[in-house]
Amino acid sequence: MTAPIAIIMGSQSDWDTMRHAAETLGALGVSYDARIVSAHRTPDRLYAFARGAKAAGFKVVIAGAGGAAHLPGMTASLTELPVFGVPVESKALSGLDSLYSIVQMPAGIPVGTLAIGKSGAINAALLAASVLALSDSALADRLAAWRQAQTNAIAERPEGAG
Ligand code: RP5
Repeated sequence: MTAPIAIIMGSQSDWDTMRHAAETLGALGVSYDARIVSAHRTPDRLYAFARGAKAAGFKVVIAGAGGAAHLPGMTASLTELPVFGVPVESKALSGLDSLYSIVQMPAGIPVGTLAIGKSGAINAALLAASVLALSDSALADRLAAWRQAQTNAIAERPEGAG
């Protein structure tokens, strides 16, 4: 059975960020398929993946890229599946370039854009899981438990305060 979530990224170097999406999905018991798909270095691979993603059984695509980050937008243009974009922190511009490239989609082709870097990768996974949870009550329970555990882990007072 195909994993419901595809995590695609423009480069091996994006994995350091995107692994946080993978780990979050793993913690929620959601299977994923992680692949390197570069919009400019492997355009044929992008086309084949995005055109075939829905028929392959994917439900949501998480796409991470940095710099001139056209992977999420190009993917969204080629599939009707929901696409969540994660701006990867770039060396030259700290990910602002990635963020602007992903977030400023002209009206008509949406990309749900998350925060730059690790936070965005984790939240992309949570958002993708919540989409799946709409039709999977066991996952909805796991997601609620995950959030409760997060709440429980927050101390009432900061350590070191008098
Ligand atoms: C983008 O260029 C990738 O998404 C990556 O964030 C960035 C740099 O790629 P590498 O030069 O590290 O392969 O396509």
